[in-house]
This record gives sequence, C-alpha cells and structure tokens, in this order.
Amino acid sequence: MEKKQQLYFVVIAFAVFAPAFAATSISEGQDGYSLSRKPEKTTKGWRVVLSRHGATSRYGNDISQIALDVEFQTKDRLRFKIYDPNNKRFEVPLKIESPPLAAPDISYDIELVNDSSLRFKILRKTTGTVLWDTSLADLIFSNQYLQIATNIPSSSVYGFGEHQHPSFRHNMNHITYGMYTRDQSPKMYANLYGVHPFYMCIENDANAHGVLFLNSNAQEVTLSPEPSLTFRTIGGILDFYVFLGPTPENVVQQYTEAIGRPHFPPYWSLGYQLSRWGYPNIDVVKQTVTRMEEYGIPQDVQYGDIDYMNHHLDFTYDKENYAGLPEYIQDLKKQGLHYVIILDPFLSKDEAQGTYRPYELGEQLGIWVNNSDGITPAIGKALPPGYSVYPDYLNPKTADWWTQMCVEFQNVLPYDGIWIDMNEPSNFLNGQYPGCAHNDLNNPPFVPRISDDSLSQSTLCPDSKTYLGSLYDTHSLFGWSEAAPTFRAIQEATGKRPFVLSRSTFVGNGKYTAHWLGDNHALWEDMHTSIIGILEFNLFGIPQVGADICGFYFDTTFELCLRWTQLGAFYPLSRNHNALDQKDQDPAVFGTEFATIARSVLQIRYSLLPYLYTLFFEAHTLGNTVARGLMHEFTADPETHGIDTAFLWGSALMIAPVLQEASTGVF
Ligand code: MIG
Repeated sequence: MEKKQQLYFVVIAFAVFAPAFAATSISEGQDGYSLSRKPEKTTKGWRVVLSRHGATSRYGNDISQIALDVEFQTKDRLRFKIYDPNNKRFEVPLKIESPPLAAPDISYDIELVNDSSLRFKILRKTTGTVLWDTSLADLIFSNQYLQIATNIPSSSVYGFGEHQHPSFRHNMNHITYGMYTRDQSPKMYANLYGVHPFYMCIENDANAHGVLFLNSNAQEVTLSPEPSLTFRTIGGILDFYVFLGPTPENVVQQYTEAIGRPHFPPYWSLGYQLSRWGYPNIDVVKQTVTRMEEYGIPQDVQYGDIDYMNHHLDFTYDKENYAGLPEYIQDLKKQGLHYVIILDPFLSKDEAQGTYRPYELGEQLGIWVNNSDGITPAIGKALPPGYSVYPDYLNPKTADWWTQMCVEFQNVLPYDGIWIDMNEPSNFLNGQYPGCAHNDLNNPPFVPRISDDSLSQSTLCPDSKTYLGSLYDTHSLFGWSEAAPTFRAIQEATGKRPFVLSRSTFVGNGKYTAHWLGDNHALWEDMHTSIIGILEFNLFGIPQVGADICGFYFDTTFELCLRWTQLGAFYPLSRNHNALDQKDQDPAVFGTEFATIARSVLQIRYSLLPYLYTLFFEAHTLGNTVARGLMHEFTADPETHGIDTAFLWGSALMIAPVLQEASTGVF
C-alpha cells in the first residue's frame, strides 16, 4: 500500500522544512499515536504532541495524550523526553543541565516523517548515519508499561548494567537484560547490584555515539539482530540523552559532563587493598598485615568488614574481639596505611532502649523508609540481630543524620574511607515484615526480566514510601542516594578527599564512589568476566572499579589466585577480598614463590601509579576512561571491537593477562 510520506522537519541548525500539516495522512483504524497538531518550535528545540487512538495497548491505562520534547542541549548532546503533559509522573532526580536555549551549532539532525508509522530519527550530520530510528505511532505509553523500540546503525553495542555476560561487545541475538538493583551474586544475564541504562554503539564507519535512558523503574532492554533495541519500563517517563562522540572517549566525556564527572580519588586508594570477611579477631588482621610486610608486598589499605562491628551494628565496634582497634588504626596510619570500614544501610530497632543512639535518633527524626501508609517504618531482616529499619537517604534529613553519625564515629574509629554495602537495599525476607500486599505497585501487570520475576524478593515492597515517592519508582536509587551523604561525611570528618566504595550504583554514582563487582566466585570464568565489568563501569563514569581478586565465594587455588593477582594488579581498584569461611587468600599466605611473584607484579603497579593517578585526574576533569577497551584507541580496526581479554590503561599501556588454567603465556 502506498503511503504518502511527508518529511515533517529536518533540522539543520534552524533551517526547518515543515510542509503543511495533513492530519488525514494518518490512516483510519491505526492503533497507536499520531500527531495531534503541527510540531512547535521551542526555545530549546521542538515539541511534538501526540494522541492515541484505536484499541488499548496490552496492559491498558494508555496515556491518551503525550508530548515529545526535543532539546538541542549542546553541540554533541541531544535530549528527547516523552512524557504526559497533563499529569506529572516520576522523573529521576538527577540534575542534568538543560540550557534554556537550543545550542546554535549541532552535530546532529532530527527528522520526523509524517507517515502512518510517524518515524522519529536522529542522524549524525557529518555522515548521515541514522543513530536512532523509532516509530512514534508504535510507542506504548501506558501507566505501568512503557515501550519504545529503535533501529540502531550497527551491532557493536557495549554497556547496559549491571550484568555478568560473556563478551564486552554484546550478543545481539535476542538477549534481554533486566535492570533493577538487587543483592545478587554475579550470575550470567541476571540483574545485579546497580542500574545503568546506558550504551555505546560503534557505527560501521568507526564513529561512536552513546545513549542514556534516564529511568529508574524496573526495566529491561532487548537486543535484536536487525540491529535494534527495545526498551520496556514499568514507570516514569521516556527520557533519552544522545551523545554524538564521535570517538568512544568523546562519548564518555560527554556522558560524564551530563551526569557528573568521577570524583578524584585519594592517591592512597590507588594502592593495593586487602580485605576479607571473617577475620575472627584483630590479632588475625595484625598477623595478615605483618606477613604482607615481611614479604615486602605493597599494601596501602586494610579493610574492616562486618567482623569489626559489635553484633553487626553500624557505628559500633567489637570491644572483645577487636579490642584496641582505634589504636591499631592509628598504628597503621603511622606506617602509611589506611583503614576502610564497612557500613550497612540497616539499623537494628531491637537493641535495649537507651543503648543504640543511631537508631533512637533516627526514630525520633522519622527518617526511615516507611510502609505504604507513609507513617510506620518498613521493618526488614538483615545482618544485625532482631529486625531493622532502612534509612531513606532521599530525605535530606536522613542525609544529615547519616553524615552526623559517620562524622561522630570518626571519634571512635579514625577510619579513612567508607565501604557501603547491601544498599540495593538488601533484605533477607521477601518484602518487609509481614509481607507485601497484593496491589498494582507490588504486582504490576508486567514485570521485566529480573530474578524471581519479583520486585520484592530480597528487598522491601515496592509500595513502601520514600521522600520522593514509592520504592516502585525509587528502589534502584537507594544506593545512589546513600553515596553523596557518605562522601560528605568523610570530607567533614577527615578534611581529605573521600574514598567511598559502593556496591549498588546508578547513573551518576561515579561523582561520589568507587565500585567493586560484588560477590564473584573463585572461578577462571569470573576472572575473565571481571575485565568486561571493569570496562563497562568505565563507560558508566565509575572508573575506580575492581573485582574481588582471587574470588569471593569458593576456596581459591594457588594458580588461579596468582593469575588473578597478576590481573588485579591492573584493576583501577586493586582489592583482594573473600567470603566468610573461605580459606585465607592474601598474597602472603601461599608461601615464598607466590609472594615473590605478587610482589614483583604489584611493584609494576606501584611504579606506574603516577600514570594511573594522572588518568584519574583526567577522568575527573575531562571525563576520560581510566581502563578502556582496545577499541577506544583503535576504533578504525574492527578486530579490536570484540577484544575483552586485554585492556588498556589510558592510551599508552596494554594489559594482556593469562586467563586460562595451566597456561604459561598469551599467544
Ligand atoms: O551478607 O559484609 O558483597 O563483600 O564481605 C553479606 C559481608 C554481606 C556482602 C558483600 C561482601 C561482604 C559481605 N556482605
């Protein structure tokens, strides 16, 4: 069937071609959205208003009128936002500057083709490559199900997080990734601790662009071979940012310019870091640090996992098993080491009255995540004895309370940095006590592809209330909202540049935190996928990232741990950590041969620290990556697009580790 095609607008700077509006070109009986009036020019770009007709979409409650605002924010950054102009819906509280006037000189064009499918396209001006091509008629914008699909110019796609998957360049063969923060040990394709709906695509002529889908609701993306992407979310709005590059580094620079540049980490945090869960007492910690020193293995940081706490209670320490910890931290400082403590985002409500001030003060202030009534605190079960409440860090009063507690705790334990764990937030029950009610928020008509097909498993019920709305909208922002107040606390308490290590992250987290890839396993496969995770978090603007060297779960082996130490010496964040009940795996525990090799590879790291520090400075000031894929520097060579067994530090150093058992080199 011949369809009359009209090119509604082509924007090249401000030269606009807009033929007379012809509403009759929308065929009768078509289900979906069509133009309800002629596109309007705005000071920031364009506005297009669409109205829906025909049958309702799959889950009903379609929004009948929606608007598309296109903003030409900078030369290389375009925003398009599809929303309900008549009702405010949830929007992510990340502030991205929206200049009042359209940028005068832009590297992209947009087109709206007024045919029955109402195609909206974004093109790269220099090459004409179509970066984004979607049918607005086929959009689904219903209350709890929003879907948009686009063709993309190539299948070299990177990013989307947080997931473990087999290759840095994505498999486009109908793979779906769910995104919803979750306390989930890395498992292929599962939704993990953080949410980063951002991808980079390398076009066939080696230009690169990036796209952010700024949405915090539970969501998924399907990658298909056309190549195309389909985004599905269960709330909020469709808010997209496109970054024109044209180099991969330019993409990350432009992305971090929008979401916030990574913090500049303290120099000491680039040194070798040692941790474990399950140092039974302070003597074992001391023995470990001493044997590192005896072998001359560099160490800059020692961690205190939950073992240092009294009964796993934040802002306490175990005065029996860890007697003398404050003095020991001072000793470490004298030796030039630093001490990082863990804090969890749950406060036990069941301590004897008058004995646990952090909880009592918070209770007085009324700063917890609440049940759906918005008044009574949500009560979950986590690490401390009894039941716990969860600080609602989105509330400025909570942020102040947390900062105050951390600052006061400095007087007890003179820590140098803070490790924030379990902030998905994690809960050992399915929803808070006594379980989740059956309603539209807890049981939406569509659940994206997330573990257990559940929004409440291992966390709180989506209908719980936070300062900015229901967890249905804000769940994946929990760890993100804990980051800034923790950063501020360290700044206030120590007067130094902060080091915060966070498990859960969201778009923009790099401004405040480093990240580790969570509870991996002592397996060769996990050593390889750690490289992919590290490259991805560099794309996400969180360059200070590493995996638990030698593996968290399972007992490691001599050979795996040695190879992992050689790779981990080149993680931007180089930390060895393992789980309760696993055997010790610090580099000094395996004897002289291991220690000698570990020392020599860590000495290479240390000899390169000025270079690494410079890369972090450039990340902070210019938005560059620190660890980057080979395709960042050799983009024109398609062979580099699939490499994830080697990586670069900046532009000048390649690391090609041994990743295979019983292998003696990389061939
Ligand atoms: O329920 O603090 O991912 O690194 O050692 C486990 C104990 C809680 C999970 C973290 C891990 C840490 C552990 N934590």
